[in-house]
Amino acid sequence: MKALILVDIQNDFTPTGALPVPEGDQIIPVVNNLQKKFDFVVATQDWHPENHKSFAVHHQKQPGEVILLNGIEQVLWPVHCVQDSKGAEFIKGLEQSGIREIFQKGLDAEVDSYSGFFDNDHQRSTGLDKYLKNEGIDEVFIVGLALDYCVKFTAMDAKALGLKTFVFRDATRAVNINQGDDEKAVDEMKAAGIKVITSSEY
Ligand code: VGL
Ligand code: ZN
Repeated sequence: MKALILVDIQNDFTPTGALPVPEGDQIIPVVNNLQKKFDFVVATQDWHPENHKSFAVHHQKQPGEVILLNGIEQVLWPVHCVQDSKGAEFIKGLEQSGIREIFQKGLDAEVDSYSGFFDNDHQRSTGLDKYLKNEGIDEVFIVGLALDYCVKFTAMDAKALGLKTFVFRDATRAVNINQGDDEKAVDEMKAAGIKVITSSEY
């Protein structure tokens, strides 16, 4: 059975948001159209406490700098997707009536969570793996923001869990801190056996 996974389609990842993803809002019509073709849709939501250690401001550093956080490399970000804030809400215009379940991530202030499945040290699960297994899902199609972070890590974990994994490239956009991060992410995913496709092929 197939599932469509909507990754972090939240206000803070739009061009005017706190962690702007260029053209992040432009995926909305593509995602809404795809949702019509799936009867099983779930979503993830980046959901940080205010004191989250991925926020540059808590280290007197600039966004984009990299530190070691509890032994793991951590890119520092602007304050974003704070629990219950406007920025953490799904982008207005995203069709939400078909979403069966929302999996929140990044709740632990000490460790970031790019993947919708596990946090970055792979210690805590969001429950998405068991949920999909329980529902008999063996094929996942991933869309959302951002391609070079949460979409990529969600897809890599899905593949590692043994799910047949697809990413709709035109239903994602990248942060691209460094030029070419989008293509690098696509290459990494393909090398891992993930199929990167476009929505018109489906
Ligand atoms: C994301 C950076 C920090 C994402 C979330 O959703 O791709 N990126 N938090
Ligand atoms: Zn985040």
